Parts: sequence; C-alpha cells; structure tokens
Amino acid sequence: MADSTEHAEYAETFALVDGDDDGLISADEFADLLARLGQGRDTERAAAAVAVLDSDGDGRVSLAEFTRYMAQGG
Ligand SMILES: [Ca+2]
Ligand SMILES: [Ca+2]
Repeated sequence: MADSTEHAEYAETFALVDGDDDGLISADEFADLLARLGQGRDTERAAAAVAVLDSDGDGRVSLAEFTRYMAQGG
C-alpha cells in the first residue's frame, strides 16, 4: 500500500497552503495560493474551493478534509 506515502504528500501540500500553520486552510490562505500560482488573488474562487473541500461546514479545510478529498482523486 502506498497510502502512507500519499498521505504524507498531501500533508506537505497542505502545509504549503496553510500559511499561518494553524492546521486549517481558510479562504484567505487559498486566495494567497492562487496568487502564488500566478492566477491572481481571486477571493471568490478561493471561497468556492474551500466550500467544496469543507465537508463539516466550519468554513475551513482541515488536513483530514483535504486528505479525504485528494484521496478521492481530486
Ligand atoms: Ca491556516
Ligand atoms: Ca471543515
């Protein structure tokens, strides 16, 4: 099983997006990511992306939510 390796990669990606290291990705941090990717700091798009990944509806993406989403194949 390559599961643990894949999950470690997700955690690494997650940490890159989680700019303040609080273990949660906010729409603001996602917007920063878009800006870093050269796609412009689009807060509406960031909020929509967070809404897709946020399965418990608290408005932020936890590592568990992020991993679950990525493990489904995006
Ligand atoms: Ca954060
Ligand atoms: Ca959440």
